[in-house]
Amino acid sequence: MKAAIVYEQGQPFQVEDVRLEAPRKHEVLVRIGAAGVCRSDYHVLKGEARHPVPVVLGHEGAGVVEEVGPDVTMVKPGDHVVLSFTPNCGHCYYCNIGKPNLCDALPATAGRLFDGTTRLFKGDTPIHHLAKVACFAERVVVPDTGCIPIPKTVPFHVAALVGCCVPTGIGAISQVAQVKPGSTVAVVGSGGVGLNVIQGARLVNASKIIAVDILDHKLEFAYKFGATHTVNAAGEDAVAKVKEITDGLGVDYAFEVFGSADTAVAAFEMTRKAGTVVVVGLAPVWERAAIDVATLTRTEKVIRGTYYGSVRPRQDMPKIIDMYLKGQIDIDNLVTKHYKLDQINEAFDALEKGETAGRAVIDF
Ligand code: COD
Ligand code: ZN
Repeated sequence: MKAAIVYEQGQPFQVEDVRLEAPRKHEVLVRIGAAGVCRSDYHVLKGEARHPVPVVLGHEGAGVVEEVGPDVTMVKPGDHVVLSFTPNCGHCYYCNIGKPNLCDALPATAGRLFDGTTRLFKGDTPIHHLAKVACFAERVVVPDTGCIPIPKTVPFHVAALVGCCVPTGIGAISQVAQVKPGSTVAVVGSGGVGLNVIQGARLVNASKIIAVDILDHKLEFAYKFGATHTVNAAGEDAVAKVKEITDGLGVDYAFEVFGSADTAVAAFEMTRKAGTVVVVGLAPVWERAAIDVATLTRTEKVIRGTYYGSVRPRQDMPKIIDMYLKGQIDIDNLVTKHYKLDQINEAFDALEKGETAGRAVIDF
């Protein structure tokens, strides 16, 4: 089968034939229908997040179950599934306290499946699986806890986005910040994930939803998902502008959804006293944010991180699919560009240049 391999961070993808071994105990083989092009893959591609190579990236995907390994009871061949990039072990401390997205077995087996080995090979060389998903490939073998069954009526390009950007954004609003109706919200970074923070804020009836970005066409697009105000951080002082829009106060909640120390500091500074800052983005591993600690004390602001919108994929993804089917959230219009697997370098060039408003997907 074909897969897009990264042999060296900083180098482009190579689309090549690879060998995929059969699923083992508690593993599932899924034929991919669509995969989203997310900035987190870009971080790994460019070396901003460290990862062993060679690796097949892709962590936002959906497809059809083709084969199940021994002891799989959660899904069967023919089921349509969304893939979770935090399939959990079910036994560790974090699984037991209801935080499957923080499962300790994930970092312990990074780039491999739970038994510490890979199912992907080029000749005899093992190839790593990003986030136990590796869906920039025609087929994947994933842990059964990473397969969430969905109705067959949901198109794959929509289902794929339920694998990352939609729950990450909606979860940041509803699980993490628990934004109250009438609140003011700023979203720093209005890309695939940020737009879902914006539509999550609309869903809970936030009063002012301020989209911040450095590209006008992304800001224009953000209005379609519920932004009430926009600020171009390249052309104006974003913190001052957000304060002006909120009558000098600052917002009740600010979300950092780009992934850098500077945008995290900006989110902190545009938040009102006793407000909440939620950091969604993963900054390059070498960055440190210069937060004014005395101000943190004096202003009683809360800074929270969240990984995957703090969702519990098996409980929350079916609810998100349900919200989509009821028309409460818009996923169709998030997908603005379609590529084939052999155009994957083009897709990531477009992400780098900021050409795509919304989300690009790779169709299989
Ligand atoms: N100020 C404001 N906006 C900016 C700035 C800036 N200084 N610089 C760039 N932006 C804008 C870009 O123009 C773009 O519109 C937006 O920020 C980013 O959007 P995308 O579409 O490029 O990126 P996303 O939405 O796909 O991903 C953003 C994340 C921050 C979510 C991602 O990079 C990340 O770090 N994810 C980690 C969170 C997670 O749980 N990941 C798991 C994956 S394994
Ligand atoms: Zn992602």
